[in-house]
Amino acid sequence: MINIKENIDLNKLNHSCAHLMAQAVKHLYPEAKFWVGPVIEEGFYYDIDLGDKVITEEDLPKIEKEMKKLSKDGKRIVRHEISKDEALNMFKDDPYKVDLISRMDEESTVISCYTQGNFTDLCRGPHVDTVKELKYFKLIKFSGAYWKGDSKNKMLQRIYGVCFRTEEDLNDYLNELEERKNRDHRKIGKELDIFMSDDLVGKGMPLWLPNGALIRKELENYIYAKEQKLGYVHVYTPCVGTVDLYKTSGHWDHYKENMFPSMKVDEEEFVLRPMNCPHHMLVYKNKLHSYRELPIRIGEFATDFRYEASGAVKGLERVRCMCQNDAHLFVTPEQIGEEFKKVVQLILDVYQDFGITNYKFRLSLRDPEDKEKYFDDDEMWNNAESKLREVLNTLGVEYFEAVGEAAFYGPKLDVEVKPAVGPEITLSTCQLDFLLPRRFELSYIDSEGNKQVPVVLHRAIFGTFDRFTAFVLEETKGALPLWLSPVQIEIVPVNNEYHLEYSDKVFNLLKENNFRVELDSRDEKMGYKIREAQTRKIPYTLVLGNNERDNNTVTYRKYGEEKTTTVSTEEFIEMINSQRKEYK
Ligand code: TSB
Ligand code: ZN
Repeated sequence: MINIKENIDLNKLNHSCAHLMAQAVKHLYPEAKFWVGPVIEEGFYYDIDLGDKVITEEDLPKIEKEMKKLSKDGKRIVRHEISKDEALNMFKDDPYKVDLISRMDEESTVISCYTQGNFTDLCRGPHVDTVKELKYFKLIKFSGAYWKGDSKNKMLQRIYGVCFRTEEDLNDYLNELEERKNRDHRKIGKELDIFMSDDLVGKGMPLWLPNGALIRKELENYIYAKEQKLGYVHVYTPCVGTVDLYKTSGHWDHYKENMFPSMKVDEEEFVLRPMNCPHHMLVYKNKLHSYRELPIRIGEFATDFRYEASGAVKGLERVRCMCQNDAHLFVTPEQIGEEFKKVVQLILDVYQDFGITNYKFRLSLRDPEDKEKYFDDDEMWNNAESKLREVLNTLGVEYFEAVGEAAFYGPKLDVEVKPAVGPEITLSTCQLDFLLPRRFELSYIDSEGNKQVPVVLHRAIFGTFDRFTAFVLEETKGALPLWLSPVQIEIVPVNNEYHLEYSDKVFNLLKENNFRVELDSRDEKMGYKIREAQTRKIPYTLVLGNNERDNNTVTYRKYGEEKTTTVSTEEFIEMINSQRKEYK
C-alpha cells in the first residue's frame, strides 16, 4: 500500500485536502475550532472541536459534498508570512491556535498561514496552488481523539480522509482498504467463531472459543516440539508475583505504567505479572549450575497481564491478557553469539513454515550518549552489539538499526510485520540482558571454579499466541492450512435418508485417523450445506451419495475450488495424512 506521507506530491495534495475539509466543516459548523491536521501514511486527518456535537455516519457525506462544492469554486491557496504578534492577534479567539503559536520560537520559525476564499489556517505548508486540484478524495472514517492525546483533556472529533490525483488511483486505494477490512482478524475471528469479547469480562480480555482454542493448541504443539528438539525445558509458573519480586527485577521502577495495580492478600501484596522473566530467574536460581550445563533454556507458555490504553486494545492483536511463547536462555558471555544465532534461525524456520515473507528485522541498539537510560559498561555493550550484528551478517538476513531503541538492559532484535489495519507490530523478539541476572544474583561456576554471572536472552518466537493467531488469520484470510483448521473435513450426505449410514461410516473412519471432522446431518438441502462449509473455510468438503456408497469412495471438494474429485476412501486418507504435515 502506498505511503502517502512519504510521497512528496501526495503529501502536499493530502495536506491541502485537510484544509479543504476544515473549510467545509467551518461552513457547516461555524463554531468549529481546529487543532492539528497532519498527513499520515494513509492520507490525512484533522482534529476538530465541535463543541458538544459528535460526528455521526451522516456527517461525512455532507462534509464531502461541501468539499466538492468548494473545490469547484477553484479558489487559489495563498501563503502569507506573519509575525508572532500578528498571528496571536489574528487567531485570538481560537485557544487551540493560540496554544500552538505561543509555543513557536520567533527566531527560528517563519510563521505562515494559508488562505483559500474565506478560510485561513495557520500552516507551515507547502500546498497545491488551487483547491481545483483537490478532486478525487474520500472521507474514510471518524473517531474521538483527546486533545494532545491526553485522556485528561477534552475529546475532539477526528476525521480521516485521503486524496489522489486521479479517480483510478483513488478507487484502487479504496478497494485495497476494503480488502484490508475484510482481512481484519477481528472480522474473520467473528465469522469463524474464533474468539469473542464481553464487557463483563473486560476490555482487551478476549475469550478463545472452541475453534480458536484448537488453533492455539496446534500452535502450542508445533512450537513445543521445535523447542524440545533444540534443548529447551518447559515450566509452569503462577501468573502473579509479589510486588517485591518486581522490585527486585526492576519492573516496579521501569515498567509500572504497563502493569495492573497491586492487590493485597493477607500480608502479601501481589501484582498480575506483565512478564515472566523474574519467575524464570528464580527457577534458574533454584539450583547451583556449572558452566557445563549452560546454555539452560527455560520455556513457558505463560499468561501475562499488561495495562494497554483502552483505545489501543485491538482484537487478539493487542490485548491486556496475553499468552507469551516465552523462553529465557541462560548462557556464558562466550555463548551469546551462537545462542542468538540459533534463535534467529528458529525465527526464520518458523516464518518459512508459515509462509511469512513480509517482515523486517529491527536491531535496536543503545544510544551511547544516553548514560541515564542505559547502564554504563561500554565494553559489554560494544561487544554485545557487534556480536548481534556479526550473527545477522553471517546469516545474511537483512535488518535495519535503530539507535536508542534498545531496552535499558541490553540490545534486542525485533521482527516487525504489518497487520491488515493499523500500524506495524512486533511479532518475534530476542533481547540480550546483562542486568536481570545481576539483580537476582544468579551465578554459575566456570572451568576454573570461580563464580560468574550468566547472560540472559529473552525470546518469544510467536511473540504471543494471541498476536500470532491474529496475524495468521489475516495472512490466510481465515483459510487456514489443514493442520491448523479447527474443522478439517465436512461430510455432506447427498440425501440423509439414503446416505447417512455410509456418511457415518466415513466419519468414524476419519475420526479414528485423528482428523477433525464433522458430519452435517441437519435436515437441510445439500447445496446449502456445501455453501456453508465454504463460508466456514473448511479445507475439504466430502459429498457422499449412491456412487460413493456403492464403491466405497469419497467425492471431495477443496476450499475455494469448484472442481470435485472422486477417490477411494483409503486414497483420500493417505492424501490428507501427508498433507496435514505441510504447514503452509
Ligand atoms: C520475550 N520478557 C520478554 C520475553 O522474555 C518480553 O516480555 N518481551 S516483550 O515485552 O517484547 O513481549 C514479547 C512479545 O509479546 C512481543 O514481541 C509481542 O509480540 C507480544 N506482545 C506485547 N504486547 C502485547 C499485547 N498487548 N498483546 C498481544 N501481544 C503482545
Ligand atoms: Zn523476559
